[in-house]
Amino acid sequence: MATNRTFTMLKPDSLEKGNTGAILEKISASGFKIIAMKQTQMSKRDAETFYAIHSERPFFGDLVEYMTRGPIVAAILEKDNAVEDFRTLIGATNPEDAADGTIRKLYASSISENAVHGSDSDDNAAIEGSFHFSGREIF
Ligand code: 3AN
Repeated sequence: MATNRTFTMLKPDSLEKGNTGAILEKISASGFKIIAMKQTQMSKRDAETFYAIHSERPFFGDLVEYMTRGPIVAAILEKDNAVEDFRTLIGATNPEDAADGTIRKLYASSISENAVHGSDSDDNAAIEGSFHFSGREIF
């Protein structure tokens, strides 16, 4: 059964372009409750750990460089069917393939700089949320 939490990051390009407020507004307006949130910057080691599943992919070095080049906003979101509904809200990994009105269609510039992260399973939502937040930062 699906749990009601997912994890997101507004990636460095979103903050660089000043899109933080607009993206958070869209997330809230879509029915997600923010139960934890912080602005932070990932270290190289953080990004290598977070994206370890992609370590053999050709874009891994660029991905780590991108995700560490500036601050991000990390958040845990709550809603019924959170993981699937949030993936729908953000759209396809490649913004060229993302549906109209999705966050990536609106705010992402390319497949490698695609504005937001959304967990792809309930298990990963829990792992990724715990990576960034302790229990006392979740409300
Ligand atoms: P998603 O973020 O849609 O779950 P993943 O998990 O496959 O996509 O990829 C994680 C991140 O790695 C993406 N958000 C993107 O920044 C980068 N990435 C994925 N696929 C590519 C690719 N083919 N070329 C460059 N970067 C990629």
